[in-house]
Amino acid sequence: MERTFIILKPDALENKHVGHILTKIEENGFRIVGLKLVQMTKYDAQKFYEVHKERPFYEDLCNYMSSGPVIVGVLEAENAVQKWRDLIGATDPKEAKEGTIRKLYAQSKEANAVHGSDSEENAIKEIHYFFSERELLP
Ligand code: 3AN
Repeated sequence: MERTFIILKPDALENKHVGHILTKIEENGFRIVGLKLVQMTKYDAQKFYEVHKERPFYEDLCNYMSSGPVIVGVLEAENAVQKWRDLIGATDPKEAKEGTIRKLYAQSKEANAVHGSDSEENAIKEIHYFFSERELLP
């Protein structure tokens, strides 16, 4: 079994899409092993997105991710990393396939409803950034 790290971004909470997104998670057979509401500071966002610090959207992205509460979570499934990325769809909702979470709920490339780790290695790092072992189901 593999784990991946997810974020329901500020737009998902603002637009009341949390229930819909959690339903998608359950319908697609993921086990939720961690879930909590967090208000990131700008510093938290800068650290989390450090790999993107040279990209032109980095500053806006960090401001955006600390602009309101988010829900961070850990999902478990076979091939959880790829399975979640398939379910969320492309970064740009205009390019996301029908039925994907971003096609259904994202507003733009920045306010794109959800995050998902892009590799198992990054998933482990991202999980540890937000969760201690005692906050996760065994
Ligand atoms: P993904 O979340 O699909 O893996 P990444 O890792 O390329 O996308 O980018 C991380 C985050 O940065 C995205 N979730 C999105 O919110 C934001 N982002 C990526 N590209 C752009 C862009 N061109 N303009 C604004 N925000 C972007």
